[in-house]
Amino acid sequence: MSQKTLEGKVGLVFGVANKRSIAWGIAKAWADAGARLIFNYQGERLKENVEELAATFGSETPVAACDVTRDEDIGKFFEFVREKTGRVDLLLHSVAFAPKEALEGNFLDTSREAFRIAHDISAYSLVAVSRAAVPLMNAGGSIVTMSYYGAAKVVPHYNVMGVAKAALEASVRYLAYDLGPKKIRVNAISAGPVNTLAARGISGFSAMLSHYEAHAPLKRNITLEELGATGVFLASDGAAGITGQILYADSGYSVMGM
Ligand code: NAD
Ligand code: 0WE
Repeated sequence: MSQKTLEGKVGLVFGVANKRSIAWGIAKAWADAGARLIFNYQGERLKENVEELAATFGSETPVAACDVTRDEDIGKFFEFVREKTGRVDLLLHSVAFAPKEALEGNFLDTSREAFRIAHDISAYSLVAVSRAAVPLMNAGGSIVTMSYYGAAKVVPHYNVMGVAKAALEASVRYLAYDLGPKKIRVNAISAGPVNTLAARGISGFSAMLSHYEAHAPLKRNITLEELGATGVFLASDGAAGITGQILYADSGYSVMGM
């Protein structure tokens, strides 16, 4: 009898807003591979959405509130997880936010407050939720976060999010070093553009999708299913020797010089 890749694993999923969320694509793939999941939702506005989606894996699928800017929420969320399963093997962090005005004009005009918010939600939160998860990851584990090419190169208007993603990617490396002795691996998937809620708020986003189709080696955009498969790989023993890495799932776009 063949055993599914993630059979017996417990995964925490941060960042589902709706069915187009990258977190949802990876959650579905983790569940297909046999993992049991627990979901957060950011606030009351998203509660019903996430509850409905989670229930597609069975009405008992645990869901709890966690705004990652609030230490108290993080504490309560992990208390809930401890009661439900007492263990964690996988953690998906698929959370980012910068105030809209910071993604519009010049990076030069980024306010202190927009910089703070972008870094708190998009980078520091990985450190905070990882620290809370570690005491439950006693059999080792895999932490996966989501990044974007704007961390490494200038993408016009990505602005402070690019700087926050650079901090996120460096955090992946430092966390990988801290947690390696506990057999906990930490990696990022750097995804090409995907038409999600977070993307829809951005002017010129469909032009960006067309640009990738025209210029990426694979001449198309990445799908949620492909991101799911990449998430399963990083969570699985197939990636047992991989930590601290930024794995590009972007139709090859990032290898182009022109
Ligand atoms: P999304 O809007 O579906 O997901 C973003 C999530 O962040 C939402 O679920 C939202 O509730 C959550 N969030 C924001 N602030 C929060 C807070 N204070 N506390 C808790 N949760 C909070 O959009 P997405 O595109 O799926 O984004 C997921 C991740 O993927 C982000 O890190 C994003 O930067 C990254 N990413 C997106 C793309 C893309 O083109 N869509 C490309 C590469 C990387
Ligand atoms: O990480 C992202 C987007 C994250 C994001 C999106 C929003 C829109 C709504 C963070 N904060 C907000 N704040 C809001 O008010 N991506 C990788 C998608 C993205 O966003 C861009 C991109 C790409 C690609 C913004 C400008 C240029 C390119």
